[in-house]
Order: sequence, then C-alpha cells, then structure tokens
Amino acid sequence: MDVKELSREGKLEAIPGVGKGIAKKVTEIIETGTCKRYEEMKSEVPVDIIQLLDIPGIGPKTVRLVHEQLGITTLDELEKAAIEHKLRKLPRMGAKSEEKIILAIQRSKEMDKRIPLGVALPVAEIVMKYLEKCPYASNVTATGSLRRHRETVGDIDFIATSDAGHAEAVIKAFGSMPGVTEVIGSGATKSSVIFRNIQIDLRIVDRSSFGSLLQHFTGSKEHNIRLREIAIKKGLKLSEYGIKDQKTGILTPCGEEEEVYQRLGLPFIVPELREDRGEIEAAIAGTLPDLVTGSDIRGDLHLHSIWSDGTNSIPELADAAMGMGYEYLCIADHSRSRGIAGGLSEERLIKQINEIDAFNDTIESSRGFKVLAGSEVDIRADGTLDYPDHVLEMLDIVIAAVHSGFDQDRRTMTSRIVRAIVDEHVDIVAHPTGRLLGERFGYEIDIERIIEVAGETGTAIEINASPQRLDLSDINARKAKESGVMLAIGTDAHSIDHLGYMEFGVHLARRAWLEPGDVVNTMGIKDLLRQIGRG
Ligand code: DGT
Ligand code: CA
Ligand code: CA
Repeated sequence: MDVKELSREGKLEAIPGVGKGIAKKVTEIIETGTCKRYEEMKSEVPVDIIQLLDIPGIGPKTVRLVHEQLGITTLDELEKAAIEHKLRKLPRMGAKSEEKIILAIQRSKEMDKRIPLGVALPVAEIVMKYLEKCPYASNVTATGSLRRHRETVGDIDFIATSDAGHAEAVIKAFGSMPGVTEVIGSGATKSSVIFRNIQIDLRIVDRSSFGSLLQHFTGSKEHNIRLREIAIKKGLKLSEYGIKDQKTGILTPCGEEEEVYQRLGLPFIVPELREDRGEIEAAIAGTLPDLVTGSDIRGDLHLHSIWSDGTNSIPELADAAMGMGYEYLCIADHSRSRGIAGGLSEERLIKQINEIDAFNDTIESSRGFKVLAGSEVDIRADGTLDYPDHVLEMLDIVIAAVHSGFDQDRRTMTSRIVRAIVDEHVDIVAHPTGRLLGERFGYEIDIERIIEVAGETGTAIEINASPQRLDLSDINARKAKESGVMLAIGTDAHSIDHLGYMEFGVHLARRAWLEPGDVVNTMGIKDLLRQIGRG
C-alpha cells in the first residue's frame, strides 16, 4: 500500500520498525514536503558536510568531531587534515583511522571519475544515432571499455569511416552535436568532446583499416600490449593502422577486426575477454571458453512485484517474461523486516505462494511457463533468516541477501553471510558485496570465504544484473566459477522495464569467462530446481 494512504488512515505504525516518532515525521513530510527538525538541523550544519557521510567509515559522530574541533566542512579539507596527521590527535581517532579515511576519500574520488556502464550506454546510443545520421559517416562503432562491457567506463570511444576527404566534415558535425558543452581537442581525423558530462572520443579512418583501428581502440591496453609482443616475435609490427612486415617494410591494413587475430595466428577473441587475464594464453592453447549468451538464458531468477516494492503484478511480469521467450521467472519480493520496501509478512508471503500456485494452474497447461515462488529473504544482523523454517520450506527458491547493518566489520559481515549460506534452505546468495556503482563501495567482506562456503554447500551466488549493482564483479564471478560454484543471473527487476537488464548480467558473466553450464538459469525448470531448489 502507498505510504500516503497509510498516513491518511493513521496506519503508519503498522509498518515494522515505525513507531510514533517516525510516523509523525513521515506524515509531516507528506503534508508539508519537509520536516521542521530536519530544516533546523540543516541550517545549523554547513551543506558540504553531508557528503562526508558518504565516505565509508565516517559516521555522524566523526563528522561532528572534525567539524567542531577542526572546522572541517569539505572532503578536500578532511583529506588535507588526514594527510597532515591532524585527525589522529582527536579523541577516539588514531593513525589507523586516519589512514582508512585517506584511502576511502581516494576511492570515492576515483569512483566519481568512472561512469557506470548503465549510465554510459544510453548516452552512447544517443551519440551513435547522431553520428549515423551525419553525411559521410559510416560504420559508426562504440569501442573501448564500453564495447568490452566493463562495469564502469572512463570515457566513450567511437570510431567511424568516411569517404576520402570527408573526415573533417564528420569531425565538425561531431563538435556541433546538440548537447556538446566543450570541445576538448579536435584534429583532421579525431576529436574529443564533453557531452552530458562524459568525454566522448571519435576517430575517423579509411574503410581499408577499419578492422585495425577497431581492434586497437577496443583495447584493453594490456591486451593490446600482449598482442604487439606476439606480433614482434613473428617479425611483425602491430599498430592501429595495420600490420607491418618488419623485413619488407610493407604495411597491410586490416579491413576487418578478425583479420588482426588471424594474421597473428590466433582465433578471434571476443571483446569481453580482452583484459589480459589469460585470454591470450587460452587463445594460443585453443582453450578459449564457449561463453554464455543471452539466448542461453531460460528465465529470470530475481524479480519484485507489487506485493513488495515492484510496480507490476505477477501476471504482468509473467506476460513480459513469456514475451522474452523465457520458460520461468522467480518472484523474490522482500521479506518481513524490509518494512520500507514493503516486505511481506509471513501471512502475506503464504497468500502470495497460493496465488502463484493458482496462476500457474491457469497458464501451465496452455503455455508451459512457470512462475516460481521465491523470496529475497533478509539476512539479519546475526546471520539468521527473516522467516521461520516452515515458511522457507514452502518456497521454490530462497534467495538470501544483506540489506542493513552495512557498517559491520569484515569478520562480522563475513560470518553473518556464511551463516546464511550454510542454512539448508538458502539456494542463492544475492548481491554479496552490496556495492552500488558510482554510489557506494561494497561492505567489507571476505569474498573468497563466501565462495568457499557456497561451494561446500552447493549454494549458487547471484550475479545481480541491475546496472546499478553488477554484483558479483566479473573478477569475483570468475573466482566462483573456478571454485565450482554455480552462478544465478537475476535482474532484481522492480518493473517489466528492468527485465532487459539481463543483458548486463550476461555480459558480466562473459567477462567472468562463464559458460552456459556455469549459470543455473540456462537450465530447464526441472534441472534448475534439482540443482539449487526443492526439486
Ligand atoms: P576507460 O576509458 O578507462 O574505461 O578504458 P578504455 O579501455 O576505453 O581506455 P581508453 O579510452 O583510454 O583507450 C581506448 C583504447 O585505446 C584502449 O582500450 C586501448 C587503446 N589504447 C589507449 N592507450 C594505449 C596505449 O598506450 N597502448 C596501446 N597499445 N593501446 C592503447
Ligand atoms: Ca574509453
Ligand atoms: Ca578514450
């Protein structure tokens, strides 16, 4: 139910965790758009100080301390004070906390520089459409880290071809694209601009060397350096212009990207693998993985409906999933402690399970599609689960996840999650690091230990495909695979529009070297339930 309605009816206190005090403030915010106490506090505290709270390890007490004692109001001031060892002299602070703060600020600054793929992709699409309409521009292609589907990108790199003598016209059109706020640099065949706060690079080449430039600009730099070494051993020189025979001095441009690999005696390596993480060795040995693709995915395992904080009904979600060619989906609404996210009480969950059963009866025979009754069960601060065993046993799939108490230390957080994983009811552990790209680093956790225990208990680990999370990361998902742990890709969709996030999850899985057999939702429903659920 809507919070506004609850407030009108005076029922806010029915939400777990909401008492008189909070209820009064919520009603005040609904009625006036703000809250008096908040406004009072805001006027007492400098605006900038709020951003200090975003730094992990810095709580309100520390902010108050550094503000009162040292007059610090900005991140830069805090960093400076830490570097000058002024913090360690404050009560309850020491050299260690000072170091932690410096590191956290540096990580936060680094994070501000990189753009989550989910933010960059729609921007790249706008630029792509514009360039494709430019006279004289052909083969417009996004390259760089975006083409490799890295979780975050530093900038967006485009290449295109143009008819001889017309490159400059394309470069000019690029610089005058509506929305460009700055032209950083511009030459005859290349240009860099700022568009929607993102740097966009463009390089124009002749059609004859398109493949060479595409390969070069796709990177990564580390992958390219390795390729150049291989070329040198063969008496060749690889560059963005082509491959030069060192003996004859003849440069042969590659029109297609495949030719670059071919001429180096290698099989084609897909962009997602080009990070120098063993792909060159695997290519030489002929052991490149047969990566999972979007069409291998037979269902989505993590969806929210209107029963908790989603915006679509179960039939609507099922309809959309069938439209995508899926065979099943798993409804995983929040559990009872997640009051703010509309978490389901035991009674409501049981009611939902019954409705899912009834719904399956209506569609099963006709279309062979199945809605699985799952739950995204909160892992409470002590590692226990948010529903009693007899309720968990009624579910097809139990997904366990942490949503609170992020400030627990590494050991506490790890043993908290481990306790949930060893619970026999838990089938999948979701977004294990809790990171939000561009917003929040994951909490401290011993991911190797989590993977080890998941392996021992046959628990799958989720790849959360929401572009905000992409958690596990590619590196950790690969570690999981190498430890024999199965991965479950779920979109964490809160509306039918989010079902398309599966693509992000699949690309991440490919960057993690996953093959169809490593991903539980490439299985048919029977195998899936036998593998992880109650089959
Ligand atoms: P990013 O933008 O930080 O997310 O990462 P990339 O990989 O898109 O890097 P970027 O935009 O600096 O350069 C695009 C590609 O150009 C890069 O992936 C490989 C190539 N490249 C750039 N610098 C070098 C270099 O110094 N040597 C070689 N071999 N290739 C380079
Ligand atoms: Ca780039
Ligand atoms: Ca670039």
